[in-house]
Amino acid sequence: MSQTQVNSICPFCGVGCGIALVASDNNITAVQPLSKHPISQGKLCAKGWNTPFGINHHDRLTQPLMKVDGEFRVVSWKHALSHIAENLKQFICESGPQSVGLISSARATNEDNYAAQKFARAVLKTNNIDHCARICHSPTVAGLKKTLGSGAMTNSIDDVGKADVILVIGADPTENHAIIGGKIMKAKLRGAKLIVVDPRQTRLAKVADLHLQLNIGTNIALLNGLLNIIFAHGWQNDEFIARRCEGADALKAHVADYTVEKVSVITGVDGADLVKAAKLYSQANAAFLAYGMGITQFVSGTNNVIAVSNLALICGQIGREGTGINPLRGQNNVQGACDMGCLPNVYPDYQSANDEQVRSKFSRAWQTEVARLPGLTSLGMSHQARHGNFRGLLIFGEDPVVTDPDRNKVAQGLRAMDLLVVIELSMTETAKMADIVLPAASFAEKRGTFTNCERRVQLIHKAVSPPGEAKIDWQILSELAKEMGFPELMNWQTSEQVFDEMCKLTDSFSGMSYPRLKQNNGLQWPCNNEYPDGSRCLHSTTFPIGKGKLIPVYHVLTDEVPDAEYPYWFTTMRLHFHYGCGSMTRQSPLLERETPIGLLFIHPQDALDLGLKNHQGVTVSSRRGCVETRIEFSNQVSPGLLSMPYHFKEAPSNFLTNDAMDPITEMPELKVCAVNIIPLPENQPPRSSVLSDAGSRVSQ
Ligand SMILES: Nc1nc2c(c(=O)[nH]1)N[C@H]1C(S)=C(S)[C@@H](COP(=O)(O)OP(=O)(O)OC[C@H]3O[C@@H](n4cnc5c(=O)[nH]c(N)nc54)[C@H](O)[C@@H]3O)O[C@H]1N2
Ligand SMILES: Nc1nc2c(c(=O)[nH]1)N[C@H]1C(S)=C(S)[C@@H](COP(=O)(O)OP(=O)(O)OC[C@H]3O[C@@H](n4cnc5c(=O)[nH]c(N)nc54)[C@H](O)[C@@H]3O)O[C@H]1N2
Ligand code: SF4
Ligand SMILES: [Mo]
Repeated sequence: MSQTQVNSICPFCGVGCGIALVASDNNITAVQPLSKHPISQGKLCAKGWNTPFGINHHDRLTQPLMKVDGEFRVVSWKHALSHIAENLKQFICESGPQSVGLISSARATNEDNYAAQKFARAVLKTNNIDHCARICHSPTVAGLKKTLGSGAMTNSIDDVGKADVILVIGADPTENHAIIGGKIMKAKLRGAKLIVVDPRQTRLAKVADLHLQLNIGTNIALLNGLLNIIFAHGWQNDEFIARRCEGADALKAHVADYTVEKVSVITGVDGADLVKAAKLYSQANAAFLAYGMGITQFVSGTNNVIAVSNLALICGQIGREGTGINPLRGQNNVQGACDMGCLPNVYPDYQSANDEQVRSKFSRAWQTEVARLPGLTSLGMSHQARHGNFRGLLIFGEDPVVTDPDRNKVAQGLRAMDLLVVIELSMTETAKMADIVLPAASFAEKRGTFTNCERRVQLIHKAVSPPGEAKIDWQILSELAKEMGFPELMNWQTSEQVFDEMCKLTDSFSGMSYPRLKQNNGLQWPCNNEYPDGSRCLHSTTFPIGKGKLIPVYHVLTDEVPDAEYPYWFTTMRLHFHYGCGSMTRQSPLLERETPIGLLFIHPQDALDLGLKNHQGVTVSSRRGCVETRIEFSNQVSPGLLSMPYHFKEAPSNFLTNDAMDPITEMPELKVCAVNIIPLPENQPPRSSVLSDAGSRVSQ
């Protein structure tokens, strides 16, 4: 049996570790870490090692399926694509291009995502294109665009090792960006000071020099408080402020109101610890600031990001090695899906969709009219569907029924559509609700590029052929474009041709090509005439908007707070061993045995007060829905706070979560709502919420 080996990139998180895929007999038989990879240097986390299970399983979709009388039947590609095309054309003709849209995948390649936004804008003539960044780092893209002019991680992962202070706010990197988490641990052992700001006692928090265990949803109060302390002690970087920033006086006056005493009451953090943190961060030679979902997933998400940016700018902790504002982008290619323009308001490389010049540039290059009206976000499309104004949606590589907030509302929106097409690796909960399901090739079955969280564009290579009739996402869209009457528009033969087209239409990628990516182990954008070898560190002399903007922001309450009916704070988070909706990691018996299905973490004191035994079943309810699950005693949460991972379709925490939104980005408040818990009889197992194939909830 012949064995082959190709280099690729781990398909899970945004760290972008290097892997070799070993294949024989058209099966991935092993994964090997790459010792020369610039980031992972021979290391992988448990998910990376388990990659083959995620794609080699019996539940892979292999043929197009169409629902007839509530049951899926196998159909030919020709039949499926012409059915989709006919329907989309009819909706556009009857209800306009605003009635159709596309949700692309931060798990798929840049080439797939470039094709997706081109399909939306040039074929469907709509800007209704979005993806999971909406509910992930959209506040980062919007917030940092305002303050710096660019919404990406400013520095490189390696800079963790060059910092003398590391400040982690609302992120849990040992679980979620494990190789970065390891680098933080290593830096700490070397002597760097570590500050963690998190309402839960995460693994990093346990070893940190300072853990500011703030009350959930009080980031702005805390950050403004730190700024007040910094100004009061004269710890700000006056030289940097004078040279590089605008608005310092107004910010100083604004934060004067956030006294240590007041901030201590709002956040529950000891005043002396606030002063220690302010001193450590501001006085560091190089302070690396990383943040995650504990900043973005709030109705105040964009303002939270602005507060983070204010802190870094005032202290001059940006534009040098070992410093920076570093949003830990989540999915393996979420940076890329944003860069490729899979957002309603921007074309590739963040060229504004509202700008007539940008539209004519793309219209000329693509030789067709492009969308004119502003587009809807993913939750906007679902909202319009519930109101009868949205008819046809294509989703590839997302499982919103499990991962979007307020599951009942999401399902209502999807049911209200006339046509739902899901392009997937396996029959997810969302796919079960679709009219048509198309089988997609996984990362191991195609060539292309992923962009990791440090803006590094890296090549992946084909190790095996797609199972059955499965096809690459960009090829599916290209064939659908032909069916829709655009035979030449997306008529690429290779993924390299897609990449080259994209590079020609952007500045940040204009110096990239597949051969150059291969030679360099990937390149970090911007990579153009000015920076032919890419950019490790952004903003070293100036910001894209000139001076950095300091913008005063106010502490606000979260949309829901506990009351007599729903007396507990409820938050959702991730577990190291599972990923997103679980459709890939839960195929691994090794990962699956690590954690029981569905868990609600509760402080032992709360459990005692309720008379609950460890692992007893409970019903958790919020104003929007309820789920049954098991409790697990944990000191990670404080009394009054419950936390739950969102990976388990049997106990989907998103039945409970709140879709109240950040007004700037429509980011829902996934990190907090109010719930109640009622014990199930001691020996009664929780009921599962898995959908039947017809898409309705069944108890098992
Ligand atoms: N194992 C695993 N890894 C993953 C993923 C996965 O599903 N599984 N998903 C990937 C994706 S898509 C993403 S976006 C990243 C996300 O990675 P993270 O940003 O680390 O994600 P979370 O665990 O959701 O939340 C981070 C932290 O925010 C804290 N938090 C909650 N409320 C607040 C608050 O008010 N203030 C502060 N300061 N903190 C708060 C939580 O307690 C939690 O520790 O992970 C990526 N990596
Ligand atoms: N309660 C709660 N909910 C959350 C969050 C939270 O913190 N709390 N976090 C949110 C965040 S940050 C995110 S990013 C979202 C993630 O939400 P999703 O994007 O829905 O989650 P994933 O599990 O990554 O789903 C990706 C799907 O893509 C498929 N896939 C993988 N590769 C390919 C490919 O090449 N082509 C195609 N067509 N399909 C592919 C996989 O099979 C999988 O089913 O969840 C959000 N939901
Ligand atoms: S840290 Fe992320 S990219 Fe690296 S192996 Fe783990 S999941 Fe994959
Ligand atoms: Mo994410």
